Amino acid sequence: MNRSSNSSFTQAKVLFVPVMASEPDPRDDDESARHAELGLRKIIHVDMDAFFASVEQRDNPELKGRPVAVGGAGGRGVVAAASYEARKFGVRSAMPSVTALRLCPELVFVRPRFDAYKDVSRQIRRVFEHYTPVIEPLSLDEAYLDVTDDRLGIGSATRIATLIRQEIRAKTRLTASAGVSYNKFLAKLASDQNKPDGLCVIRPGEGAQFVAGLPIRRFHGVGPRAGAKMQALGIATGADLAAKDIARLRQHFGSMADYLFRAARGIDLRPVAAHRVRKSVGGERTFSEDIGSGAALRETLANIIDIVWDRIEAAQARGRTVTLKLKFTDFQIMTRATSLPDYVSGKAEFAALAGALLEAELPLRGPIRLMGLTLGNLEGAGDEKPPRDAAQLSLL
Ligand code: TTP
Ligand code: MG
Ligand code: MG
Repeated sequence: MNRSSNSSFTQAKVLFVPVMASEPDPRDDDESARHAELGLRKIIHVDMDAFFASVEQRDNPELKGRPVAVGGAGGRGVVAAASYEARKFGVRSAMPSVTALRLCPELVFVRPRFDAYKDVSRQIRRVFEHYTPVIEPLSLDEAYLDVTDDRLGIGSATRIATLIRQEIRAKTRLTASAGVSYNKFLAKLASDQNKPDGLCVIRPGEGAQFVAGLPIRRFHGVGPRAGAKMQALGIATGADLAAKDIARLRQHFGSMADYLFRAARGIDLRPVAAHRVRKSVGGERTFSEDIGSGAALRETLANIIDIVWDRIEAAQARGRTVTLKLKFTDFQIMTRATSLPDYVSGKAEFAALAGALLEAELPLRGPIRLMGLTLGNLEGAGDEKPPRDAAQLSLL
């Protein structure tokens, strides 16, 4: 992620300075009182620094201080994680390995060890549980925590974030960054602000200004597609987004519009969902050789149907939408979906729907390197509504 946006903050009136771990912040006491008064939540977002790469550097001293990429070095390889030494050369997650090597010829490639990452993930989860039961993991290396009513009665979210970072370091010998704020959107932005090994606090009243100067690609949920649309609409920063009226946003961004409208003002109504409802079940396969012929595509689909249906049964999921995803050799992704008024009745129907989606696209415009299939619109998903938060709603 690009953090050159820091410079725009230094020009703003409010400075978002790193908070030193050892330094008690005199504003902490006020913080609690003011939060309670406004009915605001206290949210922490914790994210490990250069996660996979840091675990590899920890476990292999030869890698310490060196530019490391976790991923496959081969022709098709992609960088999953880059150590901060590698990032100085411009190496980033999701970059093709050949590009990474061109930028940094000394780059050391390491194969991922998912078991080691899962172990650390469990360790940090236990640290979080020490402070609050309201934990929403986003991936192996990050989670939102609602510490409005923390278990130990500490009261200050900033203090809790500091303790969590210390405890993670002691237990895992790895560093984590944390963001503290009054909603998820701001807390996630904050955890990214002073990486690595950083802490950033965005206090009530500071959110809108923090967001105004942000490049839009740092907004959580704005992917490459929404990003391109924003660019076409002349939206480059949070301030540009805030200048658009809700009707126009709905016209271009559909169901995401309300989230964006609020986010541009530093408002986010989503609760920390400790038991997040699963939205889809699926799987995908990348091939060692590109596939183009109809026969090979059908065979591959049959294979994926088997794998995905097993997962659907294991999860006891019932859903109404089947989505087929194809990634072409030029990395263009195409998705095709079909929805039923009722739940897909069984494997035969699931296979028939998936097959029809593929047949409708044959012959493909070129060979593909990946095929994926998901069952979405699951039972139970979408029933979840954020609780009304009077203080935050009144800001709209
Ligand atoms: P991130 O938290 O996005 O990145 P990071 O921990 O490597 O670095 P940062 O200090 O900026 O947080 O992702 C966590 C891990 O997830 C990362 O170490 C590797 C994996 N990952 C991928 O496999 N592919 C990806 O495209 C990304 C972004 C991450
Ligand atoms: Mg991380
Ligand atoms: Mg992460």
